[in-house]
Amino acid sequence: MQFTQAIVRRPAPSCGAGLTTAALGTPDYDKTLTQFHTYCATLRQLGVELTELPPLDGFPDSHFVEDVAVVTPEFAVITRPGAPARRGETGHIEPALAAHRELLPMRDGRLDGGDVMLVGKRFYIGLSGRTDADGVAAFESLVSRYGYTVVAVPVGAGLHLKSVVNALGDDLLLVSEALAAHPAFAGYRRIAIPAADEYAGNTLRVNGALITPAGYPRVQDAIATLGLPLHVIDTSEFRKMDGGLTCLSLRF
Ligand code: CIR
Repeated sequence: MQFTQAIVRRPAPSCGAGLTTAALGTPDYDKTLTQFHTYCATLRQLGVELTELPPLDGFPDSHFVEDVAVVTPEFAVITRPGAPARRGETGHIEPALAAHRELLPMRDGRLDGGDVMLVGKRFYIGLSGRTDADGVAAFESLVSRYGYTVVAVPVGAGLHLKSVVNALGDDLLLVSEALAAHPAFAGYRRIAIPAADEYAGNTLRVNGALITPAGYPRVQDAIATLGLPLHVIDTSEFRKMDGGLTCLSLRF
């Protein structure tokens, strides 16, 4: 899919107060902003026009915009984020998305956009600490009338499905060793990532290029064989809050 637009939100000074399971320390705010600006500049360089929303200090995780919506060419699902502390973020994304898409708000269950991977017309949805079966069912009831199918995949370890699996092409996945053998992915070519490099599974494909986190030379070498332009970005401050590359934007 060619992306022309993306929505991002500038991190708030409170970003270190967000949810995290990582024991990597508190993010430095200036460095967070620098990394955010580099991320935005890379998207722009790849031909994407950005809408940058203002920081929300009352929602320290709100720059992880991917979790509150799922955008397709036809509509945008507004999710019911699995973490109660993040549920109020949805009202702040709706006006920005309403300018571009029909909004389909979820009314039941729990679901984070980070658990939703779209390949063609099929959604793979992680069952995780943030997304439950009721959320998957509610999501499916909204999208099935547009011809999309839904496959649920238990995530096991990791925050979200897309923490450990991402589509680098319509028939190619970058996926953790733990999930590489899952039957749901049997029809794809797969580049499996060893557990030590799992964070780099959160590599983002944008308009024929790949954006990958710094610090994972083995994964870089593996994906360099694809011959696509490769952008390596430092995400150290986002990683401290369990965040990565996909979660920082809504692309469409
Ligand atoms: C959270 O725990 O919700 C945030 N600190 C991180 C969310 C990262 N989102 C994503 O990977 N899609």
